[in-house]
Amino acid sequence: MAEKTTILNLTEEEFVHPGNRACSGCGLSIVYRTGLKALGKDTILVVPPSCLTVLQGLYPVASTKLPCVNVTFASTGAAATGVRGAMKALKKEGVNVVAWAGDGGTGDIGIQALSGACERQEDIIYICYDNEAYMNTGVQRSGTTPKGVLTTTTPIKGKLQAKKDVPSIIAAHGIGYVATASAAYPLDLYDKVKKATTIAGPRYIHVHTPCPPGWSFETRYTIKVGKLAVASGLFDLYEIENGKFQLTGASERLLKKERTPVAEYFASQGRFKSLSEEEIKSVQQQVDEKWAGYKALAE
Ligand SMILES: Cc1ncc(C[n+]2csc(CCOP(=O)(O)OP(=O)(O)O)c2C)c(N)n1
Ligand code: SF4
Ligand SMILES: [Mg+2]
Repeated sequence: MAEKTTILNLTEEEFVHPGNRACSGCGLSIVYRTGLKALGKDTILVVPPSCLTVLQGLYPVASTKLPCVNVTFASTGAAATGVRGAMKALKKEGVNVVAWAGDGGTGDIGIQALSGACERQEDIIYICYDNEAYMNTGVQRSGTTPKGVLTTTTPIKGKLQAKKDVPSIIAAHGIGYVATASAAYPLDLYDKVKKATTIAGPRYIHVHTPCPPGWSFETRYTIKVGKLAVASGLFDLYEIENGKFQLTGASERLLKKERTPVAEYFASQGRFKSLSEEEIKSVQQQVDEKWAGYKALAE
């Protein structure tokens, strides 16, 4: 990766007005503000229903300074394709066409249109903020909700199935750039979005995004919880550029450090409280095996 951005040279330009309708401590607020800084003014956003549409607000009190098309859930990838087509017809070059959706809107309801856009090699950036449930409608489980998580549709034993690995599914389309990032590491996110703007074709960035009310933790712990997900090796920061996988930032450093036990991450949030010791042990074992694989790859 090129020179890394630091807080000292991060642009002061803002594309989100002060004050928006997200909950206090919302990880998406950080992700959105940072991502827009990296994208810059020549950007058109395509956004399906989600907490992001609430954060953006309704005209005339919208919080974003950029043009945004609000579209139906299932059409995001197709609508972004259409916006790119319109730019081409108008001979407008250098515009970032950016689809920005939640995990439900991306990995479940919008996956066919996204898959189609990737397969056709459309010139769009797609950012998925993964708060691991349908938060806007009151915390229903989604495909990316981890196993064992309590939601309003999995209220007793938690979700029974494993988290869907959406970035791997998108990478399987053979697109030029896939990356993961976290709200807890905004500068890493900034650099990845910035890099995406320099590449043509479909680009996909999947951002782990803590949500205090949905995950059940105090609003002041958003960054701490996000960092614990990375430090425990549960959510990994990486890039896949032209098919080449590489851990990045805090996850790359974790290859040479001891990982925090996953139990610590689970204890930081109320949504994991139905997990038994046995279940936690089993997750720890899976994470250990995954990391043994990463280490073998790095050697
Ligand atoms: C076709 C359709 N189904 C359901 C809804 C209701 N709805 C609005 S936002 C939302 C949740 C979206 O979840 P996600 O994409 O994960 O974004 P988040 O709310 O978590 O930010 C749902 C189900 C809708 N607007 N349209
Ligand atoms: S429910 Fe979660 S993702 Fe949605 S605005 Fe509130 S903190 Fe943000
Ligand atoms: Mg969600």
